[in-house]
Amino acid sequence: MQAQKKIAKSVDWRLYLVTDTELAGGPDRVPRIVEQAVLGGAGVVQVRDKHMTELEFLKLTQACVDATRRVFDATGHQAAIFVNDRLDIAADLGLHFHMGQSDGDIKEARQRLGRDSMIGLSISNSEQLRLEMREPTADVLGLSPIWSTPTKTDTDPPLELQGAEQIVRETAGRAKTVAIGGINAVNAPWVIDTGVDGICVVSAIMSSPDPLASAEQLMSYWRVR
Ligand code: TZP
Ligand code: MG
Repeated sequence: MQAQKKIAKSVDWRLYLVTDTELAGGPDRVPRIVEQAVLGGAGVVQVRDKHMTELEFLKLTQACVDATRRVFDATGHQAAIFVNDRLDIAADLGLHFHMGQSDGDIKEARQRLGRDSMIGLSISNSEQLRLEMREPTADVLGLSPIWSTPTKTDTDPPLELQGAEQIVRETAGRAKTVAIGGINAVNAPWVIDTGVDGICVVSAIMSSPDPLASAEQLMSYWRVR
């Protein structure tokens, strides 16, 4: 079972930021980058950190929620927030949850979260998609990776553009699709042309000297379409 359909429909998936504490230059810098990215048009933020303790991660997530709330208060632009890997924190804060293929049972995650929180699932090939589509539970699929990237090196083989197109076709609208891995201001238009609902970036925004401008540039590729 997926979350209530109206939730995924209400989200602007076109630009999805995944945070990286190291690339940001430390935890204190993450919320400001999140704020700038959302001001620049990002509609989704995933808080991701593989090294922090639960308490540190909880504080980081709260600070990111506060950052997106500031943007909402100032502009009315709302961003959906996903928590990477840490189901307890997503459940406790009432946030959305993103999991990889080896992060446990998606049906258990759904039981825990109910239908008010979305679940994102990483998909690296057609076989993983086929298994998920037997009883669709994820609301959004992270097509991963599109290309190999220094930001995450323990990935499956890259889908590249053709593979992404194929997964989008096979998903046939049963879940939202977002692409991740090696996407930047040069290649983003090609990824958008595969038919995905959104592009996810880490370094293109987290390492940018001007995260707001980088987000605006990535968003601009959708507007001309
Ligand atoms: N999952 C698959 S690739 C990736 C993640 C988290 C990292 C993408 O980083 P970048 O810097 O956008 O290539
Ligand atoms: Mg994971």
